Amino acid sequence: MLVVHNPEHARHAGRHEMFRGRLVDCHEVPQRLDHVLAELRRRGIGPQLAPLDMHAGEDAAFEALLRRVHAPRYLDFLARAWADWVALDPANAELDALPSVWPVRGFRSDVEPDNFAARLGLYSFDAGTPLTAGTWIAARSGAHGAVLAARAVASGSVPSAFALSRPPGHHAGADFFGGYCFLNNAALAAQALRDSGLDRIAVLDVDYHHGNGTQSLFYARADVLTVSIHGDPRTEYPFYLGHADERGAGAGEGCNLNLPLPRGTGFARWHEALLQGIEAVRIFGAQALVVALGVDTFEGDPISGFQLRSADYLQVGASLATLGLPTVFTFEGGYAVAEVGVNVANVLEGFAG
Ligand code: Q9C
Ligand code: ZN
Repeated sequence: MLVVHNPEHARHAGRHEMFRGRLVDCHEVPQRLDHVLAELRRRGIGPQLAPLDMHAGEDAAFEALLRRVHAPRYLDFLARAWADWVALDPANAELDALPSVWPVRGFRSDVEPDNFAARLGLYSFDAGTPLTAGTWIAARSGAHGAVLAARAVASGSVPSAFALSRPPGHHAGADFFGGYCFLNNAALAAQALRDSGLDRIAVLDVDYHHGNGTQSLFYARADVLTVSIHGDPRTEYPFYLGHADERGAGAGEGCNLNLPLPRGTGFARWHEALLQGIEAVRIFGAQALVVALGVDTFEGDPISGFQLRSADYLQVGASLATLGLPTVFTFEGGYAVAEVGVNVANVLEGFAG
């Protein structure tokens, strides 16, 4: 299992997220990735490479891919956002930028405001995703790693790869951040697999939260199946998407499958949903698989509500392996910091058999 880790990840380090009227400590912290990498090293899962080990210098194809999956004006905003924020007031360098105003139904999103707070809101959907000094460099480097992992798998040089990066990606859409995500690593990996000549790709999202960004990016496409198993959006974040009746649109009709489960769901029921998702990938005839791997389904997760145990993740990996597909894993959620390494490593070890 090739591991492409992101050496820039710790440059994205949020101080606070808005929760119930207070700024609280961020759940999505650098130590998450450090624990995963340490556990993979301990078990000898590798080789472990950084994006620069795989591709030195300019990667024009990656730049172009980024601008096809994400809106150019959103990327330009992200690239400049920290400088714009600090230009407002030098004291902002010690603060995170968090949005507080959004264009809801009936407001315009075609005119990009000059006001920074207004642009921050235009390109986001929650106040829990701080933009920090190193957010852009970290997200961009991680996205590059996901694309390099996908290319390595597509070329057949490795059967599977894990793009180990943060910030995570599956909540990010074409032109918005939220849910701790800025660039959609899973979607970029899927598109990179398509660009490498594979005709049908499946993205299977096992994070506790619905993969709203990935769903929205591929919703009208017949070439990428999106499947997500998650907490029911009636009660669980991201709330406004992820229901079972969302099945795709136009040419993509039937190419999206949502499997929402109630808060409190344990492994037996969750694994039935996984088998259902796997069957959908098989029927679709996918030639490669992207697994959006969040382990916030863990019973000890501080912000989630499923009841998976650490040993269950071995079975998750083994079940995914029954597809026998070239596979790229991306790292999504999982906030029980002390256990996140073991849980992720168990999936990869179960997958490798
Ligand atoms: N205070 C991912 O797992 N809000 N994102 C939770 C808890 C956001 C999760 C509120 C959860 C986002 C990648
Ligand atoms: Zn999650």
